[in-house]
Amino acid sequence: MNLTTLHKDVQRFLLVQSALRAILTFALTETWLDPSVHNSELFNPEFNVFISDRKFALTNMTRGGGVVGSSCIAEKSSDPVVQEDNYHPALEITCNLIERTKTLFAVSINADDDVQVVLWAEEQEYKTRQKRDFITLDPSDVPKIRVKRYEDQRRIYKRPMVAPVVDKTFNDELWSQQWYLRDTRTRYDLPKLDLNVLPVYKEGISGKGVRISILDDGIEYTHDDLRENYDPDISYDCNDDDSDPLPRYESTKSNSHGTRCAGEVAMSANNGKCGIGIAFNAKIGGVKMLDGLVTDRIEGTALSYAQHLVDIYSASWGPNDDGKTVDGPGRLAKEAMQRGVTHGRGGKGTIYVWASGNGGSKNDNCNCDGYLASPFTISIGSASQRGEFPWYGEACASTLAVTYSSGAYKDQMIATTDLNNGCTIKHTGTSASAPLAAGIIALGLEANPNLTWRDVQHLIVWTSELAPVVENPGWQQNSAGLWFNNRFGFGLMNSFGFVSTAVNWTTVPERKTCEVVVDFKLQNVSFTFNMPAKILIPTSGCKGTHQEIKYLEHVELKTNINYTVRGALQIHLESPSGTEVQLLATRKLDKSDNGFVNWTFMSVMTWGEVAEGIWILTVSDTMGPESNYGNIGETTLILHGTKQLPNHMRYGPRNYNHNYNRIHDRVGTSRSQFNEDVFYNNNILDYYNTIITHFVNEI
Ligand SMILES: [Ca+2]
Ligand SMILES: [Ca+2]
Ligand SMILES: [Ca+2]
Ligand SMILES: [Ca+2]
Repeated sequence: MNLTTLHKDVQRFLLVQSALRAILTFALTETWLDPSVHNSELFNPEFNVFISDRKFALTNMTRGGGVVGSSCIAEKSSDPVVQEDNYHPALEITCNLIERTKTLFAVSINADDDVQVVLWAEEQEYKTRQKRDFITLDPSDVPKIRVKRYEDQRRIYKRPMVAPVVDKTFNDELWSQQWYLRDTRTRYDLPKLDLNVLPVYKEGISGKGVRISILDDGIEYTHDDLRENYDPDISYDCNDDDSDPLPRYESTKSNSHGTRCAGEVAMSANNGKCGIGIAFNAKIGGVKMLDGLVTDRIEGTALSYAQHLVDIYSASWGPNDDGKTVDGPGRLAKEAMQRGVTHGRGGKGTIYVWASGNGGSKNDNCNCDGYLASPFTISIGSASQRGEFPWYGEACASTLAVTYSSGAYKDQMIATTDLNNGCTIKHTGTSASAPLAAGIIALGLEANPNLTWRDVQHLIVWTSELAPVVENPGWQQNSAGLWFNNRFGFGLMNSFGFVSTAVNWTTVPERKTCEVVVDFKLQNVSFTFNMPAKILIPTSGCKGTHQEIKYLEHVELKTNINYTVRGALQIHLESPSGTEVQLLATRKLDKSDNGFVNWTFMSVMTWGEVAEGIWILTVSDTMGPESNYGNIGETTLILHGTKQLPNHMRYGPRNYNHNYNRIHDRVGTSRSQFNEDVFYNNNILDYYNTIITHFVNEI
């Protein structure tokens, strides 16, 4: 069978489920190989074909019917992502297309006897994937010299100082710099900053038995502070196709990112070297995949490498945060994650933690990042040590929570391991936040190994704290009583809250998915500048079917939108209970007229709300230019959640502790509310002690 005839329809993607005997031929046509890519430097001479049966031999590659070479290699795939289910047993053929021409290529595959099926084939494009640190300083953050214009020196208010506490919990050289793990305040007018992890260590929990894989540019596992916790079984080098993920050393240290992320999670404690990882007894591994051109195959391999061993994958990278990219995982990456949550951790589901992006100064919006929009990833943003949203941060409806990271110029950054057996206190960006979240989750998995991937998300929603970041704009309370903010998700992660709640956790009920195809009949799908489209989407939440949903988790909106200037678009989705969630904000730099093609937006903000009722989708443009116009095409609302009420919600809405890591005595605001003596005597350990007592009483 010659599949050349299919090329018009299939274009760059081919899905063929035909059975045939003896000789299988399919063609890569010039429409399939994008000529612009084809002729550019980025032309990728590699594509993948997956065959459902191992019994075949690849004989030759033909061009226009004539043999031009035999450079295709057929082998049983080593990628776990292609080894299961319908791809099992899978064979991967990598063909090197030697000639860069626009002429038709054909690959002939000689099957020896049995039925062969080509399941799919796809040209592997190179993707731009950016590490989420190495932030250039925002111009507004460049320090300027400003002289205080006090008239009278005596008027200067002296803030209460605290003698620096000599904390000998750990002897590591950077321990005193790990402000996000312990209370290093020297002034009470600063909030207590830590991620509340010391009480977890006191319970003897430090990540033992949990394996975390850092998907990045390698890992310096020979480092004195990583060696002990390094796990070669979960480590791999996708860039060089070998089992050694040691980074490539360059004078610019551009490959230190993975080593920095790994150290935050699992630096050894009490060895005098660098600092302590937040889960300092967890096992850490690394898949090197960012040091070179990235393809879907590489991402798919990384996201499923040693899937039977890995508990948590942490990724601090993604599509360009340039304010104009709309990109997400390809087929293999998606499939790797789907399999991870289905089969990983013995069926309880692999945990994927993802950095929410550093495009804030470019007005980027993480709703346009498909890795974050995946329900399978836990999207983690950043808060600065002042409890503020950092200038590099991106807002979106898929953000689940934040942890600390760098902020404005003078704010402290994150301490971790660096290349050449070094240490740094300058790890930055959402890159630094995601691994801290991965570490906290590791602590929770040690405390309760039975947590599923959804339990982990429910726990984050239920225990992340509003109070330390409450002074930022944008907080809303949804009808399930949960506070959310598209810059902070459900708040700042609280390690002790997370772990102590995990201990007695009841697994959440079965996940249901209810798809609602939007009926555009009698609805106006066209819209222009200042004339929004408002679409009503009524649903029963699949009532009476096997997929009935009462209580929401993730809400996805898969849509097609044509518009003259994509960056001018805003999308809002109002839930049946009246919670309005922004699914897309304007992006000034995105001038594309491509619109959104089968793009899936995702929101966690209506978590716990009821599914049934009328959802209202509003697509608008208030930015212009006035000549803008467009329309909404095929759209599906995909609701995920449970029919039964999750156990932890049985006792009513969540109680928030509004004193958690409270900002004491903020200058000019609350100072007068405190009697200083009482303040000194009683507030030092304040909530920290209360919660310990609470925990001890509970168990
Ligand atoms: Ca290597
Ligand atoms: Ca150490
Ligand atoms: Ca982004
Ligand atoms: Ca996500």
